[in-house]
Amino acid sequence: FPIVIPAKIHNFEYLLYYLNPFAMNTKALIIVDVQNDFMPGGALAVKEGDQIVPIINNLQLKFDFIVATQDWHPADHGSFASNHEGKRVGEFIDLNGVNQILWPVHCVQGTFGAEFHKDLEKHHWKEVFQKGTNPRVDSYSGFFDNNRMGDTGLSSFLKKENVTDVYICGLATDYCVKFTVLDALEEGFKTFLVADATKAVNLNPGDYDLAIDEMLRKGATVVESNFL
Ligand code: VGL
Ligand code: ZN
Repeated sequence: FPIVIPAKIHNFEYLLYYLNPFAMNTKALIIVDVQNDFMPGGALAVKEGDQIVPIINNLQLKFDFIVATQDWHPADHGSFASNHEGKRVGEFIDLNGVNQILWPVHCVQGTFGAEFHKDLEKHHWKEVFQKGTNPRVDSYSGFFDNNRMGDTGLSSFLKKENVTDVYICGLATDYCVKFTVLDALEEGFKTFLVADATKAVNLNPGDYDLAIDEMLRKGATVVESNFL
């Protein structure tokens, strides 16, 4: 039975479900951006990113309800340094009112880099939520664009299916995983980070720890996959 009432309840039906002591908590696993460009050798490589693939496959055996997100950019995406004359990877720009760090070209729609890792088990996924499709704004979270206007539909999908608890894993801990966790909390889900099933970009050393601290401070629970 939930003790904390979520910040945002979207519909009355979900509120009744959430407060019903007899309702089963439905758990969902959200797999964030386990794509080739985030693997060693990829365009935006995350160190040891491939090591979480077997861990996530094992984790999937423990869930009936699994969804995935996919970074899915058009070639003219505003987060790519090469689309801004004279700008380099790692520099910041103002992208339509949002402070944006510039990335190498990555996860372009239809390319190998945007595909999921070949060994990642995909057969039991209910749905894939693509993000970062609007060239004018980046989208780290699997729920909303960074300007909080675009909505992938993930939140309403989970609520429609009576999901109350979400377990989040994937890449990268300090970007897309973190922002997916923070939005899940804001959307009222009981939110777990499966820490050993994530890896960080670590542009600055210590970014992994900072991300974990922020998620904990904002109400997430950090767990290890062996204990689920
Ligand atoms: C990501 C940077 C840019 C991620 C996606 O999946 O963490 N990071 N696009
Ligand atoms: Zn991206």
